[in-house]
Amino acid sequence: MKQKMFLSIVLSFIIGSNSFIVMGQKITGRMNIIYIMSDDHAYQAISAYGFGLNNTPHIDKLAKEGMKFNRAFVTNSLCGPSRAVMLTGKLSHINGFKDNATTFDNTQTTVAHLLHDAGYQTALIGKWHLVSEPKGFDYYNILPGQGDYNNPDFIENGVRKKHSGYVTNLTTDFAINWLDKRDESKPFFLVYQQKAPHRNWMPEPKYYHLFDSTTFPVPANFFDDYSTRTSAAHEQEMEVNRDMNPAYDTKLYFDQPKDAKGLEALWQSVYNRYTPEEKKAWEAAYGPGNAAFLKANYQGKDMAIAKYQRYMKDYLRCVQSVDDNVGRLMAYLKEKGLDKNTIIIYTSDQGFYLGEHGWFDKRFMYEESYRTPLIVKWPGVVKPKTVTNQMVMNLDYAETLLDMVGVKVPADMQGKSFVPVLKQQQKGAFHDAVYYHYYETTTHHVAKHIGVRTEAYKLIYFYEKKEWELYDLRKDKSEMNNVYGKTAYLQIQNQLKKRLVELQKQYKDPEPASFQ
Ligand code: SGN
Ligand code: CA
Repeated sequence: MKQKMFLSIVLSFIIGSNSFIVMGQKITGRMNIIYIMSDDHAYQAISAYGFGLNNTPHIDKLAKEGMKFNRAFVTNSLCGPSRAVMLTGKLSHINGFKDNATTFDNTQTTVAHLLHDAGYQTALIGKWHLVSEPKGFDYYNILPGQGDYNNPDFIENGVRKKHSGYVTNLTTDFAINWLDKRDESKPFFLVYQQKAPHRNWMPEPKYYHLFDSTTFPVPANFFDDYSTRTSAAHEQEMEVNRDMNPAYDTKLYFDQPKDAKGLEALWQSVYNRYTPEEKKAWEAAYGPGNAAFLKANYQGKDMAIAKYQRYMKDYLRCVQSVDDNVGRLMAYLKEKGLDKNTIIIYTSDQGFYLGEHGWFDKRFMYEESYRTPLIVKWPGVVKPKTVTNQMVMNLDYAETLLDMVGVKVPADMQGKSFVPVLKQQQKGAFHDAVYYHYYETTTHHVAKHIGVRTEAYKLIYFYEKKEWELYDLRKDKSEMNNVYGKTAYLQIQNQLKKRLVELQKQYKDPEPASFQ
């Protein structure tokens, strides 16, 4: 039996992409693809990445069956922009979606159109966030805007309807329903995008008490004073202590007064999606903890840590439902015999701060929000349990998906297929340097910046402020020590500036017009 399995695995490597033998089963035709993207899922919150915060057995299983990327980066760390880059294979200044206030130009060709034209049945389920109607998909059932956690509305092929239940489970129900009804004569491309664990981290009732007795370790740089950094880090509005709202984020209060404004009003609108019975269950679960929290009358650093604990619990409870649902979807594939001819990608639209630098949210080019989880299971091709440190970008995803199933990559896409990395055939660095450009200065107040990362260094330019930062990633993994302008680094600083300008030209990025 073992020998037969070995032989069939070997055979599957030889035969090529249109006919496979995977675990003794002959598979003809193109592989199916499920692209799973959760919203704001930090790699620190996937147990396969080894941070010890939580357990995500189903996502970990994908890593055991495929390749785990330790250096996958986004080119613009924000939801809509990241999605637009992934779909088009083009950077924000070319696809036009620079910030979340944009509407995606849906006349553009996307990976969905290209796979559809190549004979794929295509569907998009869950978070979308690109405002315009999704195109290139035979079917869609999406959340309006950010969507709601509880009893959410979905828009199914243009028709909006309210559903009962928890968003992460519903998204999976809709994905499975679509898979059940699909045309089995065609391969499929399913884009399955969870809203969770996006702010404001509302858990599923079965997890209200998960982590009740856990105290999460506070990151070493939680009380970062940004002393070596330029003004951008001082001006951000994403600190766990200062910028989390006691009702909306920390969930210390239930119903709000009628004249509530801002985040209290937003909390009320979120909470009003709960039925009276659901509110009762919420209050029974959160009430005692809230009373203890308020009674403790935390001050200063103690308050910061207490808010951090609450944040981590709710965030990771939401992740638990995401992982369960990955498991549900994988169980469905297995039951239908689709597990061997379906490529699975697991990623997030960006990384996220889980208290590092004292923050939540994303946006900065610092590692926690710049780097995103990426796991690829490609039965018969990617060797199980492989790990890569090659740098890849979300700009490369569309090209890679097309290449994996033998569809021609359009010349105007700006990334490149990392199939050689997946096949472990890449000689030398896949990218010697990766490029970044962030634009949205409104929510959370992060200044525009452009940057380049190499294996060992990261150079960031806050161009409207004309302020630079440089990090030596080998010595300073947490990016606490900005060495820009330090004599020992002048040579590397100049090399990186040169590389940044080259990349800006290569990607035809008009901004900033100068580096002075
Ligand atoms: C909302 C959130 C922000 C978050 C953005 C973008 N505020 O505005 O905290 O950064 O979405 O997130 S909230 O008060 O509405 O929760 S993104 O992932 O969609 O880009
Ligand atoms: Ca996001």
